[in-house]
Amino acid sequence: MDTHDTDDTDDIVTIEPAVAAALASGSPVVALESTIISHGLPSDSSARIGREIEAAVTESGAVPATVALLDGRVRIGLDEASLERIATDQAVAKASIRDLGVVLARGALGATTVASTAYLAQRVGITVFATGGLGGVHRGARESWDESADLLALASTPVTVVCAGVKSILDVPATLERLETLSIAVVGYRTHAFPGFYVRDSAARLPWRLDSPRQVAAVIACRSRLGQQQALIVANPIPERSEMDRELHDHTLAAALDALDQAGVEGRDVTPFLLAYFHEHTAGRSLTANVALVLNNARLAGHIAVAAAARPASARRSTATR
Ligand code: PSU
Ligand code: MN
Repeated sequence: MDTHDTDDTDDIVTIEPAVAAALASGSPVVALESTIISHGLPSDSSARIGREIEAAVTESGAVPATVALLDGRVRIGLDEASLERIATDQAVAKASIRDLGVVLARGALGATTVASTAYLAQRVGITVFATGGLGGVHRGARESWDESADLLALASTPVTVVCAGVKSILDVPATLERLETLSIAVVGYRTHAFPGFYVRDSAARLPWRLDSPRQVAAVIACRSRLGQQQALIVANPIPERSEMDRELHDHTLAAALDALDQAGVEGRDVTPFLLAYFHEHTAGRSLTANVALVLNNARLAGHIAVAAAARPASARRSTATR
């Protein structure tokens, strides 16, 4: 079944003209999630940061497509006013895959997570996606069963996701085990250390390391020729100069997990709660780090999309059969 739909007049999906044009001509496009803008960053700066993330993609030669739900439609690529609404409206819903139908039917504002962004992006033929951190297995998941829908979504969505690993608010080793079980490929970008979001090294090791956008594009091409349906995660560590101080990080993490317990927060509110706690209790240092790593991921995703689009069909074939 062909699930790609690049028709910008589609009933429920509106593709911004620049994105539609790029898709039609095979030019590089990078999808961006919007939950990071609505729920992951303070609302006084998130619209500006959202535009900076888009600019980082543009600077690397690709077309950015921020995904969100507005007025009953899926929007692939947002104009200024729409991005502003997602960033500042207090009523915007965090919409994972299962929430899409309800949010659309109500005509409500919805911000897409990694899971729903990946799902919607591949539906319109976008294969590269940038975010900050993936959702994963939460600490205490043995009792709470709290595992992000991001993991299962990526198990059946053939996109390449550039992220800075997963946050230390999660159970990192358990998340890596689940990624392995689900056959989701994970490669380190210029590192064998799985990045820990605010810090470059989570202490977990990765079996594979790739060192250039071209190498990533070659892997994408082989996977595509095999028809593999799982995601490829490119784990890109935060730039060294932007890393959070390890002591501040560890101390804030312990306090945030305590506060979570005290507040009795559950379900989809857990991740936004922990992110906000970090931002409020580190004098802005976690925010600086968060912005730096997202921009870094957007740039790399742009370069990967450019390298993937530049591969001639013959090169794809020879790599796959070598
Ligand atoms: N991790 C971050 N920042 C974020 C998120 C995760 O560092 O903004 C968001 C992403 O949209 C991700 C979602 O897909 O949270 C995961 O939420 P949950 O754990 O409820 O599945
Ligand atoms: Mn959850």
